Amino acid sequence: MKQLLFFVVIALLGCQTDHNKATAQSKKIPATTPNILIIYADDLGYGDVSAYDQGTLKTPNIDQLATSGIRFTNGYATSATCTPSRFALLTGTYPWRNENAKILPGDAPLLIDTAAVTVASMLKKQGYATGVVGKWHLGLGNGNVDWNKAIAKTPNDLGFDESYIMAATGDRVPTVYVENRKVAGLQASDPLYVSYEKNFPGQPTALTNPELMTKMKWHHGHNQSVVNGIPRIGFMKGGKTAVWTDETMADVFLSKAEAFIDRHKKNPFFLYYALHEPHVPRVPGEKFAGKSGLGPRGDAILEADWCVGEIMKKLKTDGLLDNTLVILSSDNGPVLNDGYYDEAVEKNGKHTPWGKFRGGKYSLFDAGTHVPFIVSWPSRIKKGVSDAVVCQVDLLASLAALVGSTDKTTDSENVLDALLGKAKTGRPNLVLEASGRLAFRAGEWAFIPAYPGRPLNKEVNIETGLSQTPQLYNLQTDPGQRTNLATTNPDKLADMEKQMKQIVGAAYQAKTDELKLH
Ligand code: NG6
Ligand code: CA
Repeated sequence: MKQLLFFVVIALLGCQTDHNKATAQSKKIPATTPNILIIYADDLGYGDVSAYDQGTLKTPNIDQLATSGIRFTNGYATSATCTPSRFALLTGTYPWRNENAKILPGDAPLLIDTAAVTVASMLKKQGYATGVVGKWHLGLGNGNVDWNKAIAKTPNDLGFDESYIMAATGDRVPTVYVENRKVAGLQASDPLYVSYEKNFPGQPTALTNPELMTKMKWHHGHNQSVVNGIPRIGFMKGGKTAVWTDETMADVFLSKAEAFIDRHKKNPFFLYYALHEPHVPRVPGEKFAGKSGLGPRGDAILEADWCVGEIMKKLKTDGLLDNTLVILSSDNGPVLNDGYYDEAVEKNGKHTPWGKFRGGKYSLFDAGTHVPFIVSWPSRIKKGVSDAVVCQVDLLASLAALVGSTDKTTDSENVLDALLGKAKTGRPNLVLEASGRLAFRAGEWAFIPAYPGRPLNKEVNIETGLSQTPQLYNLQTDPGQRTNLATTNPDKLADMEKQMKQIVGAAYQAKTDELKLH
């Protein structure tokens, strides 16, 4: 008996250490513990990916991922901006349930409660090695972070074993990488200071010293500290040895993501790889500068596409392809001019980043949240295209169902069968958010309550979706949301409003009553 137990233990240990190798080589791929890789682009539109829209821009590596798995035509971020979408993806909770889930400054405190369930903590509990590389933008510390000391609250307090991140966005200070709890490469002799309230005495800004803007000029906002020839949001002083070089950011994150895979390829891992591209400032590396013909925005998309190709190559070289579930999506819809003179508008030509949808980033119209959404797991998923409505908020419950976790949250729905191509339908309805306002999709219908405010965000030239009267669209027959059916189909309108109110509860009235435009 003792002997038998000994052999069982040895056999189990063997399985444990050789999880990926053994499974990739034999046909016995475990159905419940694949590696999980989420690739999350920043501001990448539905029509920016050529698998979705055969336009002017070609994204061969993302297309390849799409043809190796399922390309979802109704995939959504919860929100039309970054922080709320990322909050929802990681916590499985609608961002409008947390009043602080809006675009954060670079010195904001950690937005997510460290006691909350996250995709990372859920997978960690199941034995996964967990890591995040890339854009974070969910706050750090308790507020008033001292960047020269260990940071109290980081992704490492939310279930990530390892993190290598930028705190917020490329256009916000601090323009440094944070590794686990420390600013990478910082020297004590040159401490780093950050403020979103006032400048540090004697420090130049884009307004006082415009000649410092050698690489890019600001169009709106972005006129405070200038780093690497690019004006930013927020004030920063010191930390010179830690300051990133925008041109190598994609390479840095890629190599950190690859190193994470190297460290953990023998056991199940979860990597959240959050690309910075094509968010502003768009400063692609020299391999891509000038290559798309669409200016830096197009070049940055080519760079993101290349990163996808490289990380997939890494999985292939390591024999992990069959045993890795890859999910690619974007945090919100596209924008051309997002605050810099970078020729995004001038060189866009006939390219349609928003695909066939209306609006874009910041918008309640569909292009704000209707994004590329691709799932690949070669050994388990039958290739194809799916029209199921799936949302990033559902990853928590769906992945929990996959790995046998009982963790759940109110808003995350288990749409695993849709994600794996076994079911044609996903979630029945979805609450969408843009700048604190909400819209609702159910089946083929989209409903936007009446909101006061400007219909056009002139700075970025994107329609907000705000209107003094309610809007109802049939996305099946009218994906471009051109014909408002609110008056011709009052029954449907009432039904949509009722459903939305039931989910949003008291917040519904508060949101629709707001008088001031964000
Ligand atoms: C806006 C910025 C924009 C971008 C956005 C966040 C200005 C005028 N605009 O406030 O450039 O940084 O925030 O983008 O400052 S997101 O994708 O991270 O949500
Ligand atoms: Ca974004």
